[in-house]
Amino acid sequence: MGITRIGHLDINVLDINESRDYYENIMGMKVTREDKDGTLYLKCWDEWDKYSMILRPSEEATFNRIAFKVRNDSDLDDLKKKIEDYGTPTTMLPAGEIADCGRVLTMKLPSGHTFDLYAEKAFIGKDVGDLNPAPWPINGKGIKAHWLDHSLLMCQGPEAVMATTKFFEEVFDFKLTEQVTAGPDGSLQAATWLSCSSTPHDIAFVAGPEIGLHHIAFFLDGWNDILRAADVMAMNEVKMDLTPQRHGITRGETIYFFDPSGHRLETFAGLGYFVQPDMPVVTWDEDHLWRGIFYHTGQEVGAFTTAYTLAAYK
Ligand code: M3P
Ligand code: FE
Repeated sequence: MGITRIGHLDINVLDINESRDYYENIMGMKVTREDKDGTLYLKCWDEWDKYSMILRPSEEATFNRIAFKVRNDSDLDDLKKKIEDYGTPTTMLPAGEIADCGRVLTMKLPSGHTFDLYAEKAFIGKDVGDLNPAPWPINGKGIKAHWLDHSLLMCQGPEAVMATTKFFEEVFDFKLTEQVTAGPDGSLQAATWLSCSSTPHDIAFVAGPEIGLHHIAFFLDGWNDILRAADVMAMNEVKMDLTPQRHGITRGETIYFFDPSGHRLETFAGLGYFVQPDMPVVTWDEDHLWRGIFYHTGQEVGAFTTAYTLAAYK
C-alpha cells in the first residue's frame, strides 16, 4: 500500500506572469501545461512526471492542496478502505479531474489540509533524458532546482500536529524521524518530520495559529549549490528570510526565501541522513527549538513561525 513520494503542490499566486518568470528563470523550472484560465503547471529538470507545481492566478496568495504519489492504482482502493476505517471520509475523483492525473483519492487531513493521492500522472521525462544522460542540463536556468523535495504544513496547535502525525504513521505508514516537544514533561508535539522514503522528511507539520503552508522545498546537490543559489537570488533581488545555513533538524543545508506572491520556498541540499525503519526518533526540546531550525545562529527569526501562506479555506 505504498505512498512513494511527494507529487505536487497546488497554490494560488497574485501575478501569474511574474510567477512564471520567477519559477522559470530563478527556480529553473519549465512550464509544461497552461490552461485557458491562466493556470500554470511546472516541473524541475530532474523530475520525469509532467508537473510538481500548480500555480493558479488569484487575488489571494493561498494554499489549495498537496498530493503524494502511490505505487499502483490498486493502492488507492486499499488506502480508501484503510483511511475510511480510521474514520476519515474520502472522495475518489475520476481520472482527468486533476490535470493529467489518473483517479485521485482526496481527503481532509486531521489538520484540515486537502490531501490527494494519485498513482498516475502524464510522463515527460528528465530534461537530460535517460540514454547516456548529461549530469545536469547545460541550458538550465537560475538555481536549477532538481526536484520538489518536501513541504511543511502549519497546523492549528499541537493537538492538530499530533493527530495528523498519528494519521501519517498509522494509516500511511510514514516514519516519524524528528519532533519538537513542548508542554508539561514534553508531552506535546509542537512539530514533526515524517518520511515515506529514505530521506529525513517528505512532509512536516508545525503548530501555528492558523492552517496553512509554511514552505515548499526544492532539492539541490550540496553546499556549493546552496551558495550559488543564494548568489542567483541576490542578483535577482529575491527576498530571503534566511541566508545559507545548516538545519539542526534533518541536517539539511538550506536557504529560506520568498516567491513574488510571498509563498516561502526553501532550497534543501544534502542527504541529511539515511532513514532506516528502525532509526530512533530524534527529539528537540522547546529550549533547543531555534538551534534545531537554524543550527549556526540558534536564534529566533521573528517572522519565521508567524508569517506564512494561509489555506484557501478554513
Ligand atoms: C525544515 C527542514 C520549522 C522547521 C523547519 C525545518 C519551520 O524546513 O527542512 O528541516 O520549524
Ligand atoms: Fe524544510
